[in-house]
Amino acid sequence: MLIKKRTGIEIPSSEITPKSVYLSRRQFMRGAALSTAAVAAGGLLAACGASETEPTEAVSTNIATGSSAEESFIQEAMPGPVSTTTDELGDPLNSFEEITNYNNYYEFTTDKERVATLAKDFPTAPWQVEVGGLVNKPKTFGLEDLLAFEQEERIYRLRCVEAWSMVIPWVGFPLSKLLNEVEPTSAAKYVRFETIEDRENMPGLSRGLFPWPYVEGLRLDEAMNDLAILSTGLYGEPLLPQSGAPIRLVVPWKYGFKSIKSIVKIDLVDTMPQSLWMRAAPNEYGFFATVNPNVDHPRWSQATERRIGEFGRRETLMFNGYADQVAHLYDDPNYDTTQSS
Ligand SMILES: Nc1nc2c(c(=O)[nH]1)N[C@H]1C(S)=C(S)[C@@H](COP(=O)(O)O)O[C@H]1N2
Ligand SMILES: [Mo]
Repeated sequence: MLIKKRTGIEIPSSEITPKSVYLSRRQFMRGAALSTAAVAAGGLLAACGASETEPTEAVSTNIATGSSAEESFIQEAMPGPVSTTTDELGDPLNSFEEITNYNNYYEFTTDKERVATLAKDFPTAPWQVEVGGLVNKPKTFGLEDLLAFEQEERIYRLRCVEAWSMVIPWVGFPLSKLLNEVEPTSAAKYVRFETIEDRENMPGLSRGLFPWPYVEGLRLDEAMNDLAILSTGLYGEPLLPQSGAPIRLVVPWKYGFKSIKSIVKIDLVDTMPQSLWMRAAPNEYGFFATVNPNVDHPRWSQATERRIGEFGRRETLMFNGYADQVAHLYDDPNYDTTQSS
């Protein structure tokens, strides 16, 4: 059974920003920014590694139309239009157009502005997520099982290690709910996530630059924290392929690369998983990767960030502004802050 839920305060529908408005709100800002900004070309390990690029001119927005049975089924589970225009700090939401046309998804390309186009026809249904390892009740979840978890709106800042950020109104459900259903055993200490490796439909895989599949991990207590969600949508719409459809992780107090897309496998394990980024560049990308303005990436400062759609830079917040909810997870003296980058 699908339950619609809107977290936070209900506001009159007259005050809800129509999609046409939030799609265009920042258009003039972007136009102005582009006239002065040089578009830098990134290097090989760029996305989580090199110079920043500026967002490009608006690419045509690609909103799912919900024509097939599967699409309308997903649509049905969505909690509806966003309930607010800012996050809890008063920062405005990024537009749907910004969020879905500036993406890191290396399985398609390292060019953020081409992911949307290359991922357009990526097949996201049918889909299964196999959950196993150190659990009492291993289970393979179909999309309908995942959508049966109560879908909530969660407005989070997303901070990429490349020092750009966005505010995104996700739709999803706490990862803890899925984990509780499979019952981790007392031996389980970490959660390991794996992205689909679809050679036919992901052109970036054949370029062989990385040790695919994309793998990420969390310590079990991090995974059980209420902020960690599995996302199925954004702006009240089902996720588009470039955002990690049909299901991706979102851990807002960590650098964006931890928020793994298009998940097909989740395993409870007893040793720290080696992520794709740890294997590709161990000196640059640690396991914990908590947002920390005081720990610089080896090649650039993390003290400030560029909010997509804004001029100038913002101060980066400790734990991306979520210290009250997550700082206690890192009191353990074994937590190695040098792994924060
Ligand atoms: N499978 C997979 N997941 C991924 C990535 C990727 O290349 N492949 N990129 C990561 C990085 S570096 C970031 S910043 C975020 C970007 O999410 P977004 O494109 O939805 O903003 O996705 C993360 N998840
Ligand atoms: Mo990133």
